[in-house]
Amino acid sequence: MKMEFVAYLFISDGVLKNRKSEKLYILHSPSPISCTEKPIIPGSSIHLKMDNGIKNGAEAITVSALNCIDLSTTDTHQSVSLLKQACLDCGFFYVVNHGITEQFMDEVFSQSRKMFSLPLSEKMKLLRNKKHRGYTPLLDEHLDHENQVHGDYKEGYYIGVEVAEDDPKAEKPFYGPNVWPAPDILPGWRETMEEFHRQALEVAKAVARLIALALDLDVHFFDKQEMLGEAIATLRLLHYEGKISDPSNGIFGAGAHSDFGLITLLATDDVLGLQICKDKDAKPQLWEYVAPVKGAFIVNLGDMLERWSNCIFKSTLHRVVGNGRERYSIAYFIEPSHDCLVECLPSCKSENNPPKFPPILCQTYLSQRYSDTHADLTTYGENKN
Ligand SMILES: O=C(O)CCC(=O)C(=O)O
Ligand SMILES: [Fe+2]
Repeated sequence: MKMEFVAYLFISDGVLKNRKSEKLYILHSPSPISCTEKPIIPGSSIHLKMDNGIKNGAEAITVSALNCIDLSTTDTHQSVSLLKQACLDCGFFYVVNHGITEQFMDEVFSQSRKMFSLPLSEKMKLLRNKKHRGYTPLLDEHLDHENQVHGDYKEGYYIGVEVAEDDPKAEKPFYGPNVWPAPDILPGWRETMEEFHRQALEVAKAVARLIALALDLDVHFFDKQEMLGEAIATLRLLHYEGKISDPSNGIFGAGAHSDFGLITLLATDDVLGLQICKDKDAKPQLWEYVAPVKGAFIVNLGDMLERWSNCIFKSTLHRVVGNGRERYSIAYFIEPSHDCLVECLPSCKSENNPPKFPPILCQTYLSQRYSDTHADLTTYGENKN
């Protein structure tokens, strides 16, 4: 029997009307729900559709109601207030009307699919190097050592800031040339990814300005040279092969983690999978889905911002639970410059609330986090550099 389940989450003026999470009762199925093509715009709705039949009875899933920031609005006050509320509450929000066209986003997804469809032998020629550029095979990343029995059931591709080999900046651990597939194998691929990298950096800077205002800082605080003026900005294409996750047995598309840097912009296809846990200390932990929204970025705060803000703003635990459907997503991680000292912001400490973390150099922190979560390159039997 074919069955359709439709649920609406109403938003008005950029805020989901019901600030509490919505509980959706859906019927258990290996491919539960997908999102409509409709973009999220203030006053419209997110439309979740179930396209499988009754199999094993009903199961409840919770979809998180997240604030939605419209980057095209001139009402900065409203945007800052929505963003601040989201940063205090769960560290996740949507960003719409950000200036990257849906058509171009589709092109990036299409090029990503083409790359992941190459034979594994071709992809292994593009294997990640020491600068964290290139292809990461299935299970390469292992985000949650406590709860995962294997690494993540996803493959990925890292693209960073392009710096020529002979440029002195290439001495820095996260700067250097990218690994590019040959143009005869994937025509136009490099150009598409470079253009997306450039455009996404502008979106990230616009979001960082709102964050600065929400933290009572100068609007251009994060624009400074040592911050996003020379950002470590990494685009990561991701592909989940369609394996069904099994949380109780430690199998995940992506294990529970919080991101390392300032913020992450995430674009996903219409397959549900991303979950967030607003209170990591709760027992049992409650995991809520984040609905995919076409054309929007899901934005989350990273651990460096949590350190900077002395835990006033949260970096929230999230993971990906596969439901049997193949899934593609595109993450864009923003960190400040290599030499930026991440230390408690003046507006986030007081006599009664001293800094909770010692200052740390961005590159030191980031190098540690990458080595904690990725397979050693010697695993692949060659000495990549
Ligand atoms: O694929 C997703 O939806 C999330 C990916 C993610 O959290 C990450 O790469 O850090
Ligand atoms: Fe993440």
